Amino acid sequence: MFETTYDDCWLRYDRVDDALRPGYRRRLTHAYVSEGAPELGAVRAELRRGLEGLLGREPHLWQHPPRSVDSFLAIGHPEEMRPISETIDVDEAWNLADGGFLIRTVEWEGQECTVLTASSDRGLVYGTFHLLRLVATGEPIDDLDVREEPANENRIVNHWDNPFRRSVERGYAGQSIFDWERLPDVRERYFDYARLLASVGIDGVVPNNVNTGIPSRPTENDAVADRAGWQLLARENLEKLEALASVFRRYGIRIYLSVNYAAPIRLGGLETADPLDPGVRQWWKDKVDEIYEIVPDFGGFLVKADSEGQPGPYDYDRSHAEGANVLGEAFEGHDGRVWWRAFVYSEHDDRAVQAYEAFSHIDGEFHDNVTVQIKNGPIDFQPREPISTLFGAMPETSLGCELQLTGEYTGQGVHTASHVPMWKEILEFDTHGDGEERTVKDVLADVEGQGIAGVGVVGEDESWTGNHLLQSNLYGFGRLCWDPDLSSEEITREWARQTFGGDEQVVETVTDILLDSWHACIDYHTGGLGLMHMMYNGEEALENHYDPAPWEWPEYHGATAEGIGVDRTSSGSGYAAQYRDPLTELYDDPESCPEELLLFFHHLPWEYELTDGTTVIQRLYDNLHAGAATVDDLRERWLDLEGSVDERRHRHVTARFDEHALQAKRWRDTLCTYFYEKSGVPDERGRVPTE
Ligand code: GCW
Repeated sequence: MFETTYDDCWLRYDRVDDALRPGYRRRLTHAYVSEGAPELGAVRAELRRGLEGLLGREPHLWQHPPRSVDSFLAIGHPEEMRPISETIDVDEAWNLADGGFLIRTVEWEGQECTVLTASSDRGLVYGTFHLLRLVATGEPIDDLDVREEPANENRIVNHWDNPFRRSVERGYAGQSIFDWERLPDVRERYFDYARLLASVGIDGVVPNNVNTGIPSRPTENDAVADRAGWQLLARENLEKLEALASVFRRYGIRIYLSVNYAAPIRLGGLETADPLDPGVRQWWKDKVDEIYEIVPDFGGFLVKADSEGQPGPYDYDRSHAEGANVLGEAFEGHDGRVWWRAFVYSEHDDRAVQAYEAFSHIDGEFHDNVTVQIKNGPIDFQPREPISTLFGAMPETSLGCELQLTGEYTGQGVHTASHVPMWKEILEFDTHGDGEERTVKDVLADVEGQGIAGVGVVGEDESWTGNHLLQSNLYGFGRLCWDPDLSSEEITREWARQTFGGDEQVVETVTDILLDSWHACIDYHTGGLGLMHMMYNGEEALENHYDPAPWEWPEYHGATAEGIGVDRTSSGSGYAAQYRDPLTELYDDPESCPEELLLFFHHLPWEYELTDGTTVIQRLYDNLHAGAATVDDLRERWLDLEGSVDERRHRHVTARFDEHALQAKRWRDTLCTYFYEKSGVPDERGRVPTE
């Protein structure tokens, strides 16, 4: 079967600078790597591939400590190798969190040795990628003392890929890479995808769409009709799943499945899927046992229930805890979890208040095997949203934070929009849970079974992500899940260095373009001030959300002849009261409410004066123009890299910047016109929309 060629992304392993090479070669040319687990096979293969690329010479892999050399690399578990067990505190290594690793430069029997050890096989994989990253970014390795442990226990990519039809919901990089028709035959691309994920410490992948079935209210749309994930629980598909799992297992990555809550009916032929029905409980238990017979390290289930037409416990007047717990129980005796999504809303006045109303009162009622997976904001992955109130409201429940890597609302695989600064802002947000400082990353870090899930971004495209620069979001997601204390700058620079080489000018420019892209994205898509959700929806259930259409969503922006914004204070939907004090107080008063969220919490007159005296309407005009102008500037900066970046990628990204600049102006002009028509207040700077 002909395989399309695709990009190496940040695992290019370009030759390092001549000046640095001798030092690296002295320490890494000879490697003593322990045998055994499949992961060690991946370690040896990556060492060969990485060092051959970086140093121009494959390493010599030994099965014992090489005596005739003055320096060598030793990779293995603490007690497996004398160069390790005799030089480091083995308890320290064994007590590392799963996936954690140590890399130290030591002296062993008169030889210098770089030891890399970990408590788990996946830790050796992550450690190896870390060491190769140090070399690829030109970092010194002569006196290493690295101790790394993942801050988040679970770091999972959720694919919204429809099996068999290979369409990807909210995917903008071609077909799904997962070819279920062809499985159990595995594609080379699966290995390269697993390498990309493992290289940034990701340890879980859900290959199928959370929309596992056609919604209860039928629709003509093909992409909706593509939703066939419910079939993956059938035995013949579980064998296909094991083939996929065997690839990811080599890189310490576990595979999960999105499941349909009505599977007992659709697959099991039962009359009901009522979670309190004994037959249903037994059906799920048997199904999970069957899965572990075939996929021994299965990660668990991801469930979208009672949401956007997907079935759930509400169909039987059961709570989400009752609904989730029948699945949680089914995993008893198995090392798997249920990731239960809190993305539940209906035609309620204010969508923002619903998840809290559905989940906060059942805090502590979920089975230990259940993690409640919460989208970062109360609406839906908008360029900027306030943080979901649930992060401060469920101290007795394992929580997961769901982020979106794919750019459904940030330019759909065309626009350059780094999500890393957005995610940093989310993870650093202080929920004031339990009345003290508790950031989202703290809330996530303290509980067993917690983690971060990211909605996938890759597809069959040569670039994997539709735009080469958007590979940085997959890279950044993994790095932040591993270490949320890393800065956006550090992560983005690391990525640019590995993806575009050591030319400092290129690294600096690409890094700055990405770091400046998010604010521009907010400005031209919304005008800022907390507005959001003004995209074209139309009738096409999925081919939408790219163009501006503020007239479709008055309830989201609240624009009237008098003013704009949505009152979510005590005089409105009361959403602000769902936060812990002092946040409620802060948001309830327009004078203290952060400007970047002002119109999310308040409906204000167009001429309302902001702290610097600018009116709301003028600020919206200014932000919209600034956003489109910044995109022009980002494009210019990229164009200036012609000749410093290979022609293939430079041409690819340039084409996307051309469309990006046009589309940013389209958003600017459409929203300016709409706000002018609503307010009747002209732009003080006389900038009349060109349309
Ligand atoms: O973001 C919205 C999308 C849907 C998606 C849904 C969800 C997978 O528009 O395409 O469905 O949310 O998160 O479940």
